[in-house]
Amino acid sequence: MPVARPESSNSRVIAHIDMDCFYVQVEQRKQPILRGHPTAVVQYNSWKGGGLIAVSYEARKYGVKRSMRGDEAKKVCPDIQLVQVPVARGKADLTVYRNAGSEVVSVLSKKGRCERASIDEVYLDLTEAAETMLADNPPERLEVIGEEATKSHILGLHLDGADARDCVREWFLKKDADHRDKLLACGALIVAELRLEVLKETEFTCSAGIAHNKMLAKLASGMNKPSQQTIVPQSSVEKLLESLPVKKMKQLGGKLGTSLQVDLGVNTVGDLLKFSNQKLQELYGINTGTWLWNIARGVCGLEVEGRLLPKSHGSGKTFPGPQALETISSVKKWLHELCEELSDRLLSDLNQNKRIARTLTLHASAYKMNDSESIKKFPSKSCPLRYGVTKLQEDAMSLFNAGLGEYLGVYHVGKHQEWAITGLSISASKIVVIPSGTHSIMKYFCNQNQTSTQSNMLSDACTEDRESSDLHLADLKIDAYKNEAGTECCAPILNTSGPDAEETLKLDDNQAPHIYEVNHQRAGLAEEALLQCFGCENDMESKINQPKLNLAVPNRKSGKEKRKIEKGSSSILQFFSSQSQSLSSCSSSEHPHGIGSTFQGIGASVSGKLVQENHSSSLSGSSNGDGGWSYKSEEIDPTVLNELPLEIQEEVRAWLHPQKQPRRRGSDILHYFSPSTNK
Ligand code: DCP
Repeated sequence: MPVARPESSNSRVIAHIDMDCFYVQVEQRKQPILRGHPTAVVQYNSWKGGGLIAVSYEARKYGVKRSMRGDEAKKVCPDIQLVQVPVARGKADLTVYRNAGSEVVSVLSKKGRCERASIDEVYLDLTEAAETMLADNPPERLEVIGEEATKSHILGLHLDGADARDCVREWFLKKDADHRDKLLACGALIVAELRLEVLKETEFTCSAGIAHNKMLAKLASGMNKPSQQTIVPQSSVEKLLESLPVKKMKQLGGKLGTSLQVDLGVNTVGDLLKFSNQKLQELYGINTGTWLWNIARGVCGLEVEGRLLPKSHGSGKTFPGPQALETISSVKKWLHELCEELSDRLLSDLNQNKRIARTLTLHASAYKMNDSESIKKFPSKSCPLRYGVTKLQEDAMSLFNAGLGEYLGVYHVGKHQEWAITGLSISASKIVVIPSGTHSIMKYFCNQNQTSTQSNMLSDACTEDRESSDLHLADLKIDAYKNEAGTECCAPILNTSGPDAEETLKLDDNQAPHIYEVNHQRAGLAEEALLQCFGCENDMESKINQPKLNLAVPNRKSGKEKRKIEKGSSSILQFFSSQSQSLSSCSSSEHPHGIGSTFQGIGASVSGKLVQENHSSSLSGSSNGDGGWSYKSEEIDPTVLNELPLEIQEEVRAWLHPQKQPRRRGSDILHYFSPSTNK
């Protein structure tokens, strides 16, 4: 969670680094012959030449834009080279871009706190480095200012007909400069060096903004591209915002910006100065109102988070036009593909970073046939995340069914040909580093399917364990299993009305061994390390292959039964699988008929509630208070949104940031928080 800093401490040095036409650069590095040529990267979809997702600066000169399709781009720029995004599992595979982004991050993170903000964007907090430079080796004492730094753009700097570089050099060397400007000058020198290093190490160019906060730095990084940097001295902020069209501010590009223009006559960010904080809060709610009041003054208290890894992982695909999915079986097939990809990434995160994800979310876009109400949004659904492709797919399918039930209304579920799916995506979020200390880890895994409130409590408990317990991995018996009988099971509830429901009940257990094997290999080091620590039960593998409805394992009695784990050839996936099953069995203790009985319910159950990501849930935090599972939109990495199919990105953004949607004037705060108004 980003921490807001008091306004008064705003003498920080923050840089925002943005790679230039990133996917194009990655492709050009693969095929150097493309360098210098008009080039664009197109989506995996051959319709009209595919949708453009990245356009080189050479192509932009011809008027080629990201919104175009390949055929259209060819018309305005016949020489353009169109490169298709790599494909895997019948959909775009962004691995190469993600890895390239990581290369850049590893160069940039050398100089200060670094936040990977998206696949190609990074924030750096260079305050300490700048202060050190100012104390030890201030720019005014430098004999030479590096060429890259002298190419900086400094907002508010008057050139008066003089050579721009001379003026910039003078600004860097100014002895009687404001202290904050001196800090920015140091920051800009550091960033210029870092950008050169990125170029040397990765062959990628990037642009940067250097300012006293994240908002201004981000604004500045896009002002002069490609391969340039822009500095925002505090003295230039008022003027900058005074003339900055609201729509240019990233968060104001949509409905909120339109409301400001239409409802309030606000055309530039500076125009917002006319409104009091109270008035803006009245109009747009507390958070958005305060945020607007602050941005009008160039204030942004968000800290740069020290985070080099993504906050979440996502996998999605669109099905435009005739490709729309119209049967449960086709949805199931595609969810399987998406789950395979997600599972691979989860395992590689586990392997490389020892991190696990706790929440699975499904987004979809759909329309109803012959129905004027078909613009109704397909609700996003979340549930606790279970590892393993089969389990991911089961849960994703359950989430889909729950969403579909809500989308259509329960009486329509299962009737064929009434709906079509045009986009599907799943994401894994609430990613945490596995707590060190076996006892904690075991507790963690065993409870990963609990509600968020419970998980949070457990995390706390884990921390306590780590600090207070001297349990060692090697001599561990899985005490934590004893907790299972007392825990709630959060298996998603399937909506089974209608003929298609049967299909969701047919489980892919036949595939389990194969999938398991593939993933077993991929689990790699982390798996081995954990295995060495834990071992696994020998009977786990056989359990994986059991049909789901026969999952029952002996009920464990709280506090009495300890299961010894023997070292062996089993993997952590088996362990996950086993514990998921255990959770299923634990659900049996709550539901007399075991997990099968949960299939009979429609909608949410007491124990495993599916909660729509609506405004009220984002306001209420990670738990909705009655044990349900909700979702914090700020925990979603923007990278994931960029990875979603273009057609549903905007829709998802609107779900994730509903507070940015304009509200009607005059409504009171109770009205604002009322769930009925937030649907
Ligand atoms: N991307 C995407 N779909 C989008 C937007 C972007 O797949 N709707 C991908 C391709 C881009 C990359 O993300 O190369 C980074 O997006 P940016 O918005 O930063 O744009 P570029 O880096 O391509 O260009 P610029 O130099 O303008 O930042």
